[in-house]
Amino acid sequence: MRKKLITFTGGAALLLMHAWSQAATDLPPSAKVDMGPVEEVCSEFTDPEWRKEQVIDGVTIQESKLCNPDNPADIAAFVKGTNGVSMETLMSTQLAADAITMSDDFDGDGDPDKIIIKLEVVELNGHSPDIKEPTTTFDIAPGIQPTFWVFAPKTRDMSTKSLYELEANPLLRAPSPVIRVEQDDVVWLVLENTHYLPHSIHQNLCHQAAPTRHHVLPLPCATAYPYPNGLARYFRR
Ligand SMILES: [Ca+2]
Ligand SMILES: [Ca+2]
Repeated sequence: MRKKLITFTGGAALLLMHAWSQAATDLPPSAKVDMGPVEEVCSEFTDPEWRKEQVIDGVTIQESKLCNPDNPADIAAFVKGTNGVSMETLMSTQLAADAITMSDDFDGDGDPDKIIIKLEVVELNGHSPDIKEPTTTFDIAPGIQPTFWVFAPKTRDMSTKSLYELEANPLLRAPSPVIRVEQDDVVWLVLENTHYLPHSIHQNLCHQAAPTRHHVLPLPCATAYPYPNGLARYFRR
């Protein structure tokens, strides 16, 4: 009798499992759902024209499908110098007119070989005494905003993307892009301390302070050449 009972309960359990397995595969009928308008993947703050292949002042710039590619006008200015591009191109950047100056074709190949790059210091994720939130933000990871300083090309205009976006403009970032030059080019790096506090630049474990605002600091631990006005000095490499 007990054996029969076990057989009966086992059979009932199997029947139930069959019903459950039927229910699991018995999907509801498809329904049409209104998905709404398709959202743009990229922010509208970046001009979509920046992503296209183009030629600016003789510089061919490849297509980029990134949401925030480099400004093609910046690329042209970095290749030809801010003194080698048209005023229209320069005005499409946020670079100062003397940010990258190229001159002197020493080897006679048609390209300038003397390059003067002017840098300044910029605070990111810093706080003003009047405003609690950072004024020029830069995420080192999503939502992570420690305060730090960067060397940036000498710029003009706002440090943020716009009046309404406090994110740093793309020229202010870390790590910085690599400086690429040709062999035998003469490169001068000039730090212009446009800030009201002293700042320094380090190279090869050396240190030297830029004492006041508008002093121009040569990269240390190398021969410094006094500039005629006595305020500006350069480092030649
Ligand atoms: Ca040359
Ligand atoms: Ca060269």
